[in-house]
Amino acid sequence: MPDYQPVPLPDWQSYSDDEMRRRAKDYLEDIQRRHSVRAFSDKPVPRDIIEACIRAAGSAPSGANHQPWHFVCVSDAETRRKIRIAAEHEEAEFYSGRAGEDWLEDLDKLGTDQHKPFLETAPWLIAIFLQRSGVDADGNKQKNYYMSESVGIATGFLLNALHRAGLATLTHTPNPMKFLSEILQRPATERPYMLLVVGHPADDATVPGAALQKKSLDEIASFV
Ligand code: IYR
Repeated sequence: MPDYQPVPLPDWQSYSDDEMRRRAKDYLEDIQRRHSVRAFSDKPVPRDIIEACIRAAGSAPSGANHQPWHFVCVSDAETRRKIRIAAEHEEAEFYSGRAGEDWLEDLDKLGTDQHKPFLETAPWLIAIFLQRSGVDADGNKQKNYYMSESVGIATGFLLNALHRAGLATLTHTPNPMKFLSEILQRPATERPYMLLVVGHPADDATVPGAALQKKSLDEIASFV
């Protein structure tokens, strides 16, 4: 393995069982306060906070460490307006039939509809793109691996970083999302993966009550 150049774990921190217990519980309590928010304030969020969160996302593991993602952070009002118009166009189709009855019935409890004013109200939209292929250091086309797993993990890191920073988020997936590639001028090698809405919640923001219930530990895990 001529390319393998190992170094000792550079920055590992160890904790006692009690410290780990406390850290695990603190994290659990904090992340349980994350909720998808659909009503945002227009209060600005400084760009450097978004940058730190994107760097956290960029630290995610990925297939062969190819990091097959690109994050377009949009604060420009005109671009957010274009995205809103295009997204609402797709959502109108979705809610007026494309979704099908079962899907719409499943969404009843969320209180969503085709109107997405938050795409213009929130100070930041983060469009996440999955790179089907990349470019290596010599400019040659590079194969990527486990792209959706990798971008999913990075997106999870990003949501977590934003929440920890004190920001509200919405994972938004208008379908199809091709308009994002066009508006944001991304290459055909990239597939729009998800649109995150980021900012402070509106003072009168609400969340669905009973529909927020998460499955219990017994339901989601088994120990062998
Ligand atoms: N993209 C639509 C519909 C929607 C779909 C699912 I699955 C959700 O969990 C929530 C909404 C919208 O954003 O309204």
